[in-house]
Amino acid sequence: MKFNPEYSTKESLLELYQKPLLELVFEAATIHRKYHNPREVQMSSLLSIKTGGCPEDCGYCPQAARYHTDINTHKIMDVEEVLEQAKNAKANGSSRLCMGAAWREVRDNKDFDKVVEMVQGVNDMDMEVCCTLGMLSENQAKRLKNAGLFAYNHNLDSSKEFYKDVISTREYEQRLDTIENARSAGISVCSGGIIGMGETEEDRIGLLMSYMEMENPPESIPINALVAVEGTPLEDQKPIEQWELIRMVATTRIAFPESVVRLSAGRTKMNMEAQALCFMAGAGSIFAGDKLLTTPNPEFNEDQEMLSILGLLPKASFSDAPQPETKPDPILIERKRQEETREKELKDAKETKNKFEPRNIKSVDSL
Ligand code: SAM
Ligand code: DTB
Ligand code: SF4
Repeated sequence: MKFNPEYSTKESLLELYQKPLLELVFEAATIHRKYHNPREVQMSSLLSIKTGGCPEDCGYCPQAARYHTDINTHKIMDVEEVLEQAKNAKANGSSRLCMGAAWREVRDNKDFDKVVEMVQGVNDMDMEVCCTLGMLSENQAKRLKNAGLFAYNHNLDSSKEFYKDVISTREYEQRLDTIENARSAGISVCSGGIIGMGETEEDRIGLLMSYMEMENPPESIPINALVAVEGTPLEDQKPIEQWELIRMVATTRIAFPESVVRLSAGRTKMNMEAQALCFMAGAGSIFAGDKLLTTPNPEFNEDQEMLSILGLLPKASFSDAPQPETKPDPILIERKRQEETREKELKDAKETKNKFEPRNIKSVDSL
């Protein structure tokens, strides 16, 4: 059951969202137990492979170049460094790595070639690889799929109506197109939203309705609470009540029984009891490690203790779908071939030059 036919209208979903809290959690927990192993939680690691300098104006985002935020911007990371970090994440129990880049859209350049290499390398470590790189064309999606990409994250963030109050540099439709491009390339879709941006409860339901209207709703739905970052237009947003996040997780769980609901940004503001209710209500994943992309996340040890107290176990990779195959990438192969040819030409030129260059000026003079 990809979506729950009992709650396929805006009215029924809103009524569900507004149910007495414990009734809602109980209903969600019941569905969760039917479709998932309630003892398991997937630990995912986030890695910002390119930070800041983004041309977009997303009102929540510290990485938009136009806002004066205190983040450490950097250009795209080296492939080796990313693979090293992936290895550490795996050693610490993460079965999924999500690589994020502060791009409006993917461009067909050397930076994208690097991402393709990163995807190949991480997939070869038997971790689920997810990327969130902004807008993606059909061909770029195919290339990522070919490299072994498991999932593509592209959030709709809120309802279509509220979206334009937060972002003016792109349209909701463009987000839907990218999701469709990932989907038709055979990549698993990860798409969710942020609550606490000043939206109404109807907007939260509107986000879920956007997924209801899809032929195939996302396999993975991250629910973020806004991290209000100084310097962004949403810096003064009042933090949401923990109950609201629990309601959103539970409603999403019930609406999309098969999807993995991810308790994402905003956990530093939650106590363990509230997080426990989210797990009860069907959250099946958290981000591990003390940093999200640019903002803080609970400490690794703190999370380990929480999981141990709650009796939750880390979920293995590829429990829900088979591992994609890493196939050779013709563009990378051609680039490597060209680089090798260039290197050889340089070496040959050097040798030829050395061979014919007069070594001893004196002896030349004396001729
Ligand atoms: N540039 C790409 C894009 O927008 O799709 C990928 C990176 S972007 C940072 C990924 C997601 O992070 C956004 O869609 C948004 O849902 C989430 N995000 C960004 N800033 C956030 C914040 N301050 N609080 C909560 N979530 C945030
Ligand atoms: C998602 O929905 N949340 C993650 C992941 N997908 C890429 C990102 C959260 C970012 C929070 C703000 C930051 O750390 O910059
Ligand atoms: Fe750029 Fe993504 Fe941040 Fe928007 S959310 S400003 S697209 S990095």
